[in-house]
Amino acid sequence: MRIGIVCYPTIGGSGVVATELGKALAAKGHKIHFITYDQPVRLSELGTNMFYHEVMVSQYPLFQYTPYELVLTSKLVDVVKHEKLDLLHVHYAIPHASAAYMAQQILKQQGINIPFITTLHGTDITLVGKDPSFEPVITFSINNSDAVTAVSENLKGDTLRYFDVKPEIQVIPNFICPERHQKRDNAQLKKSYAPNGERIIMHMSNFRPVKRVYDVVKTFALIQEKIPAKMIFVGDGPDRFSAEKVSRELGTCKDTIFLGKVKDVEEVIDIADLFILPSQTESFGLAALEAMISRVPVITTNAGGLPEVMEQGVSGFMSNVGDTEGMAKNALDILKNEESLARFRAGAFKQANKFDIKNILPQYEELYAKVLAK
Ligand code: GMT
Repeated sequence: MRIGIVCYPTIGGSGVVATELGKALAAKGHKIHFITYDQPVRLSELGTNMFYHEVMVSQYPLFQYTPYELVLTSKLVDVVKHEKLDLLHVHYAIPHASAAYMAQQILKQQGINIPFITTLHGTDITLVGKDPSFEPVITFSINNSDAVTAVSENLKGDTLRYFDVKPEIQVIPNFICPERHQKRDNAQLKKSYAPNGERIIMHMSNFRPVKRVYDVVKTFALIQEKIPAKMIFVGDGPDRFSAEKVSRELGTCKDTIFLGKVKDVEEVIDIADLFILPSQTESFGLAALEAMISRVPVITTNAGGLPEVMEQGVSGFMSNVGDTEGMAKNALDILKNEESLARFRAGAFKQANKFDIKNILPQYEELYAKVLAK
């Protein structure tokens, strides 16, 4: 098949999922055309069957807001026509689904039929999408997609709750590529952050309010009252500055490292002994899964789709949103001795393997075939 993939090229989970999906499809012989405003972070080299088309948005003094969606639409029309694509798969509804719909209509007038599949990822539904200023367009473009998928049952439920959606939503969970997370010798790196054998706690996110990074800082402070530990933050975003401020106020800053954005997370994640993701909501929580496949147990909230990814008491623990005392207690339970940590490491790894791409890829391929056969 010749497939066009549209996604955000940034470090976020939806871009990672779209890019790894495209790479896996290309390895199976499909021709994959990535259509994005920048080269996706996980697409460092273009291998066989993979092509990249940049959506180049030029500035013009008249535009206060550059019309990215229109440029994307025109690019989709061009790529579908000249690369003879069979279908488009757009990740994150805003504005990718409406751009795909418009491209489809333009191409229809030229006698070209191009179906498009929309994959819903999270805040395109739960935060941004349900905002009244987007809602009619989102509802329309979901309803006019040739197929719709969601990354968890929870996100499917939210979509049906917030939008008047007609087509069936198929749940195809996110996945990991285990070979990217092979065990490596990171002893030196670990020692550089924890020279006296302290436990390493890690959090990784885009530091948006939904991630509740203050809860990470508070939980770490409670953990550190009981055991020697270091805190590593990976990523960057609006709440980083105030997270730094709170950790200074709580006196934990001397044991806290803010690494900033890291492109290949698997290179650092396995130095952690514990991963914390205390989000307000999380449609899936790909970061938790990436920790688990690296044999790192996870402390999360029980919000959104996290219970579909975690196994309580096995891959780690889930607590109510904001329950930092409960999170710290659970963290200490995991970290209390080597035997307990080893058990949770094994449990996390086993649970993560359920989301091996080899189990998920066929679901997308079947869906593509179904849409093309319509
Ligand atoms: O919605 C976001 O915050 C960004 C988005 C992304 O592009 O990474 O994250 C969402 O999609 C991921 C991939 O499907 C999920 O793993 C995240 O849980 C989801 N984020 C939220 O629901 C907050």
